[in-house]
Amino acid sequence: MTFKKRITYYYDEDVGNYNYGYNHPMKPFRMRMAHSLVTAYGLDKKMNVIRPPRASARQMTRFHSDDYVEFLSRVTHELTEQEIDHANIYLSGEDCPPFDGVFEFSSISTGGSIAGAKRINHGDSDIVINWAGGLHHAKKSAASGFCYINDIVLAILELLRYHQRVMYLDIDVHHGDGVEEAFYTTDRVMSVSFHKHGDFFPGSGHLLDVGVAKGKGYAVNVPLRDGIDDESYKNLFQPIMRMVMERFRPGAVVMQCGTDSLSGDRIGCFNLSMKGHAECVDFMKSFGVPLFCLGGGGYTIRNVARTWAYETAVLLDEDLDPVLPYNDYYDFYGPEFRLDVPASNMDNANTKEYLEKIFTHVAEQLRDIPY
Ligand code: V1S
Ligand code: CA
Ligand code: ZN
Repeated sequence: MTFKKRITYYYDEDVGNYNYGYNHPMKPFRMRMAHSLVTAYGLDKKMNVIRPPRASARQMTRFHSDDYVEFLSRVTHELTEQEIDHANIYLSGEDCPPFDGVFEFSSISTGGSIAGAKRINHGDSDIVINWAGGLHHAKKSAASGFCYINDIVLAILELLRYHQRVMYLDIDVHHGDGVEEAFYTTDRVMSVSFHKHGDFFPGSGHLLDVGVAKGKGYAVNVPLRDGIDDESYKNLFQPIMRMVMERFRPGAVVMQCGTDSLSGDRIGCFNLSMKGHAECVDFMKSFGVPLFCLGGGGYTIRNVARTWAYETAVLLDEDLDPVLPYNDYYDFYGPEFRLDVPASNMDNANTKEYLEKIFTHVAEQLRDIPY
């Protein structure tokens, strides 16, 4: 007999108010758009919706340095001379501006991720969703790539209190460098990132970067080229993730569901459709291991909202009307006003030979993992 999964969804209505600044591609407003679609489809009635407690500075220092968290907690857009010096050390130029409320924004994102991990630890939920989380580039003492506090590392540290092994999976178009680095020397966290590699931020995530010391073999990198489509992605993703789950046998899975891997993203360069992206989420759900889905990148905001609303439905086993219901941001979805994000006719620079080489290499790496 299969039981209905218990799903918790974290959402704070304030999250959409924060603004990285004019022309910055990261728009926290996309979370409000996604939530508006979730409620317009009536999905909020089918899960446990919780406003997360905000993470404290002390909780953040479980991974980040005291100095960095202290700086972040007092920074505003008007910097004193001393703060300008610190900003040059802790923030990274235009990517991570000191926008008003940056600390509160980070404490909302991180609050949901820590609280969600606790729910999984106590067996209160089978699946947890925090679309405001997934900020995978933040480092111990520095912001990077639009990420200030690494909510993912903090969630995994929480899960490690109760689970011997935790798997981290990252389908954002960028390499999950901050999370990989934090657990690079341990065999208790396996990190797997699929990403564009080659003249692309952050530059790390080479196929041959596999971890060091006890962690050797426990970092998996799948470097891809422009234009990967649903079929080639699935043919790599499913066999790799099946092997990872069989060999590593994690007690919990944390999945960063960045939507900048979708076709038509403002920054990304892949050609995944919404259905192709969501099939990865559905595939991970099929293992029946506690699953924590987080947000991440995603810069064509109407498609971010469509995809995270659809993935919420996939996790709930609910079907959605392909015609969008009326919602607060209906005008954003014209002229089609449909749910789907289709792929385009762009070229796929990932040749069959290239993909086979990647698969063979990763499969060999995974065969060396003891089980
Ligand atoms: N690609 C890209 C990109 N675009 C920007 C950007 C553009 C306009 C702005 F006003 C501010 C920033 N920055 C970048 C990348 C960072 C991408 C971060 C992705 C984050 C995530 O999706 O993985 C998770 C949330 N930064 C760079 O490429 C660095 C630069 C090298 C070029 C851009 N300039 C602005 C900074 C230096
Ligand atoms: Ca990735
Ligand atoms: Zn990204």
